[in-house]
Amino acid sequence: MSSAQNRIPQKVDSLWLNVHLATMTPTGPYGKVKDGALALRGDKIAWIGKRTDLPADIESRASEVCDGENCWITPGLVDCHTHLVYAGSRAHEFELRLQGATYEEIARRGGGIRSTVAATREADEDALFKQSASRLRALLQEGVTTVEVKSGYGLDLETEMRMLRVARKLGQKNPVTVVPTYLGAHALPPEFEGRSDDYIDFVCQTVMPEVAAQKLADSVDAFCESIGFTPEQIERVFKTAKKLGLTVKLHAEQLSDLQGAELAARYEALSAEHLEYVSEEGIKAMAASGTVAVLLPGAFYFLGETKRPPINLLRRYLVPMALATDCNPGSSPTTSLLLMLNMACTLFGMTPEEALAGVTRNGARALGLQHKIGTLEQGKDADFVVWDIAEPAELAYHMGFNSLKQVVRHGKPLPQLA
Ligand code: DI6
Ligand code: FE
Repeated sequence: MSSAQNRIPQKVDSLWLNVHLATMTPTGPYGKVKDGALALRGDKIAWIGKRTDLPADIESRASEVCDGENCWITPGLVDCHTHLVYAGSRAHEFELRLQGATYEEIARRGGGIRSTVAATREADEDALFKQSASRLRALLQEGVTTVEVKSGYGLDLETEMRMLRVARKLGQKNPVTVVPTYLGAHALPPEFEGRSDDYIDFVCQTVMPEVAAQKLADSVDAFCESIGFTPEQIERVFKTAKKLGLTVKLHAEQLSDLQGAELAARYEALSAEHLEYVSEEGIKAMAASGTVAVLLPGAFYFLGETKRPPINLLRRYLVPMALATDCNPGSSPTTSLLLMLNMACTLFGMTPEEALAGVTRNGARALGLQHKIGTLEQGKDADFVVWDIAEPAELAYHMGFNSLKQVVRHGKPLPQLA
């Protein structure tokens, strides 16, 4: 008996046969196992490997045998950077930009993030839930089983807490793990006009302790930019977060280089995000601290940016690259993580395999969840997607075609989403 056979439990709940596996372990292209098999017990992967390594009597040891009909299975997708809880729309600003206004100009005129803040403050919890749930549903239809959701469109105590409660409730009412992030230092709210340091005091002394006390977020994010906050202000946010036991992450180098990546690395940030303008020094610092680079081609595309994130440098320094929708009303109004795979390849020059790793293994790592999700491995959560494709590169190749056949989350097949 091989050691692989030894590890198969006597009884399994379900057994998937006639499948090819893109395990996404870093053992070769896509961690591929052609003619593979997957056995589940409870909510975990009990065994994974080649069909031919299974013992002859395995089918009689499984409560259920599922025929994968030659499809490919990938880990459940991870969207590790979204702002999907918000109210209203910014279609009008899209029109203004098409007439020549820039994203920064609109923000400086009081539009931009602030206009979504006004709409979100107006929306009660039910309205906010409803609008956000429809976006979440679109993500789930493409195989997302874990999604990060940031606050940051309330900016006052009450609305930030409301956004985070809505994020939590979205996870309770839907078959998805929601990882909530407090993004207080996103924009300066109008009531603090001209007093950005006072606003940072408010974030650190009033909101963040309450968020931590109510366990409404796992980490804290900030927007390090001339239209956001300075590195010094963000350092204060990070210090407080660390004291409260929250991990940190940062919107860094999206529109200019303020050395946010270095700052994030100094605070052992899980991730630094956007990174179009990051320098080699910033990348070295990220490599040393194990900070994941979260790349957001939707925002790059929608804002008509031309400076690409330095993919080759990220590769050279072995910084893990994650990929996410950045779903938000201003710079990336998308709910398609699959489209981001395509854009990461066409716009940033990533390979289809890097793109898929970005929404699986490295997306999980960006959330600190790599021990549980992100690859198909024995002992990990049984969160996976069955795709009707002939090879994994098809996931990045299509533009707006969804080849999803089935999602299994925590060992249970989900009803087909309408
Ligand atoms: N960067 C982004 O991409 C989002 N927030 C941020 O700091 C966009 C926010 C918005 O325009 O509503
Ligand atoms: Fe963002």
